[in-house]
Amino acid sequence: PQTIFLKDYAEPHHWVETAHLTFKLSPRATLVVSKIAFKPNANNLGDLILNGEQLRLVSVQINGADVPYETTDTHLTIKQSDLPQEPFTFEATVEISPETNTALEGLYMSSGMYCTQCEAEGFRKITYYPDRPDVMGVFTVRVESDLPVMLSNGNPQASGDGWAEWHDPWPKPAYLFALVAGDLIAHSDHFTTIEGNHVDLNIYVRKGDEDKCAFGMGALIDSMIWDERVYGRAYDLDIFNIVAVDDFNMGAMENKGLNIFNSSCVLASPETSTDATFERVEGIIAHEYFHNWTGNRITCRDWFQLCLKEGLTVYRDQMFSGDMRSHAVKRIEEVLQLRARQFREDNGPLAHNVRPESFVEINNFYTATVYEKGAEIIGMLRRLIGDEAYYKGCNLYFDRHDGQAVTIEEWIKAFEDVTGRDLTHFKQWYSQAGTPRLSVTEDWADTTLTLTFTQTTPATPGQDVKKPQVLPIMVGLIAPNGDEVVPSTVLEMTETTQSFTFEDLTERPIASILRDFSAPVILQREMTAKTRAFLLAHDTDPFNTWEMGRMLAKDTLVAMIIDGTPPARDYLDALKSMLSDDSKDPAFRALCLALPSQDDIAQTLTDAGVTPDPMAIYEQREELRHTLATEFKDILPGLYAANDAGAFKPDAQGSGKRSLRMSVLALLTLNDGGKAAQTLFETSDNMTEQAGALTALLSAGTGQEELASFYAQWFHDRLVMDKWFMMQVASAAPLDAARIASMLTEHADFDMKNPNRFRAVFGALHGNHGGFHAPDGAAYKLLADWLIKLDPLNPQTTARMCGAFETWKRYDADRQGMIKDQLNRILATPNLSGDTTEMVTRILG
Ligand code: B3K
Ligand code: ZN
Repeated sequence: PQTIFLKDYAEPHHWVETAHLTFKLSPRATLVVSKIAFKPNANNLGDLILNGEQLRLVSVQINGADVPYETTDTHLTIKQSDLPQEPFTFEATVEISPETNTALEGLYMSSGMYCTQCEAEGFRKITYYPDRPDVMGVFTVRVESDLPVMLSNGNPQASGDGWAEWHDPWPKPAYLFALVAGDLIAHSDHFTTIEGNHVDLNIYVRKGDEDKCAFGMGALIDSMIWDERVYGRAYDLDIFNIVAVDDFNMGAMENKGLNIFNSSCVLASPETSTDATFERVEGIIAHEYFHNWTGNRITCRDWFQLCLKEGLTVYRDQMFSGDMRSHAVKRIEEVLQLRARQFREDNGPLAHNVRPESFVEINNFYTATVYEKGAEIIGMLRRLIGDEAYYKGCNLYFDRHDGQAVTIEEWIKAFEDVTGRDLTHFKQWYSQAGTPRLSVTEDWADTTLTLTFTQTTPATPGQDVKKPQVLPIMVGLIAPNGDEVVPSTVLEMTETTQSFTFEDLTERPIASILRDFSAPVILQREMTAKTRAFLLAHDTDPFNTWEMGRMLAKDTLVAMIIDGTPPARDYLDALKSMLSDDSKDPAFRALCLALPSQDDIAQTLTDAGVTPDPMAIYEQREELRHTLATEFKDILPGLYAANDAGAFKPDAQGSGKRSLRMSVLALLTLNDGGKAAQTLFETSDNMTEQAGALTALLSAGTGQEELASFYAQWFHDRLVMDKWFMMQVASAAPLDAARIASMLTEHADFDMKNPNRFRAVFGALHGNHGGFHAPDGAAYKLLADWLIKLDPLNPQTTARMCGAFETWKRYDADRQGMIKDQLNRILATPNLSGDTTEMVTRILG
């Protein structure tokens, strides 16, 4: 495999004008007939170079005549001297085998239906084509099969017995191509755009799933309205189709006019889906829909620019979800995710720029850094230039680049042009990896408070020297009586060390720093538990309120782990009064009650120079759970009763109450021997409570009967069964986790070819920190065994799951040695995929 560099970018030798494709579908011998109109690129004349992999070539012609050509495993080339100098038509017929395509990239089959996944470089497994995002063509597609539903991008053009034709008027890169054929049912609706165009909306599913589409459809319509209202962007075809597919490597894909979804990210019903699933469905539907403008109408020049569409689209879906639910709660959830996935990545061997400069396999760069840190950069930009300039800049970007494939430079330029600011320094966020550490000291003299900030970023692979970043630091000041004396203001830090003063204060205030998590940094601030408790009670910024509780919890756990210090009174009292405060949003209180994850504690210890002991982390965290259960004994039953949300509605209010109620139930179960949880399990009519009750029981070390009856009730439902697999591994005690995971792989319903099922077991094993790092190394070995088995079938999912090992250098020499052995064993596997080779090599460092 070859390393590709951003600096080597060159325009293609040929542009595509139109592409006509005919698919004669057959499970093992699908014929793809292509007729592509090419135009030589006057800026860069040369051979016609087409990508193509795993294709059986039947014929090639140029302008209807035979022509000499060369093929390799990856390309078809026709010499410039054999080509017309004017625009020409290239025709080819190839044969492919969707049924045996277990990599789930290109054209493949899932539960009897045909579907495609082309991003990033999957189109080359469908036919010979310049498979790069800067080549944008107008596609017309004819599908031939005996299946009742045949779909492709754009608008339906004509159809008859056994065939259907689709035409997409918008030029697009090949990665946005999609085709679906199957025996599917549509859940339909319609929408009239702000421009007055009628759009048919369909969610296509397998028979039996049609009653799980209504929520997704509502989310789609909400997204369409939101993008018109907030960004002034309307939809641009007569039809918008979504298809649910069971076997899918990731969440969903934004193909033009034909989004394809992992069924777990679009199907939802109260009986089978938790509130978390509803929220995820809403967010992903929005995300893929928003790509229509940020990604499809304006796309990426090359794959190094991936964050151009992904960071921006994540930012847009985050704002949408905040508008639909609660910005405060959403922001806390975003930061939890960012820290758990992106900070973890940024602090380990896989750290990379938001815009990487080289890659072997681009699929390995669909990362938390590109997506979530990419979104944080947009949020910082908006904070620095203000809302008005932000939307002005977006409009300029849309107007200027509609129909183009562009780079981060064009994106930033739009904001420079509307603000007149030089954003060169800010742009460094795209080219410097690593999470800045921001420390702060305070000085009080006369009536002036001075905050002095210092930023440093630790070295990351290939980047030893770091420069200061531009940091928007949102600060507010609170007087000792609890009044806010200086409301939120954004300090713009650009140097390594910088001071900011606040004058004319009558008494020394308490500073609330990094409100709303205004920059993706690790804030290092010496603070007493008393000050934290004060801000927990008085800060007007909900993020920082929560953050103070979280810091208290972390300090408590760290002290318990390091020298057995019992939980601090300040923490227990502050948390108790927060929980009992009915004026506070239940969803927010639930977030305050949730303890830091074991992985988070391990990272916190590492940052403090302590080698984390996973068993001690597990035990002390359990100990703290028991302490909370005892300390809050008198308020738990009342909270549990008061937060019964009644009839299930998947909205913010209901889900907030259920979320608090389930967190309370987990503690209550430690006090009442599981009585409340058993009752809820037996009587509840929704999955949030049923799964919440079962998890509470399993985490308390019981629940085997309920587990069996859950299986009996739901064995026929694939998505619920994923939860059944997942819950058992996730809530296993450390010394049981690997054994339970291994036992589940023997279960008749375990199917390694289905990524959702594979992740249900092995994602949960990795997520069970104590279990994954059990002292005997059994989980390391089990995961490695299965990654080795999965790699030949599905390299993409295998490579992604190698990330479980990315934190190996945190741990003691024994564990490091055991993990290293497993990584080396994976690497030594004959014919290991390029995807997995790249990941394991980078992790080993
Ligand atoms: N753009 C796709 C991700 C494709 C991943 C390819 N390995 C989904 C999304 O981000 O919307
Ligand atoms: Zn995306």
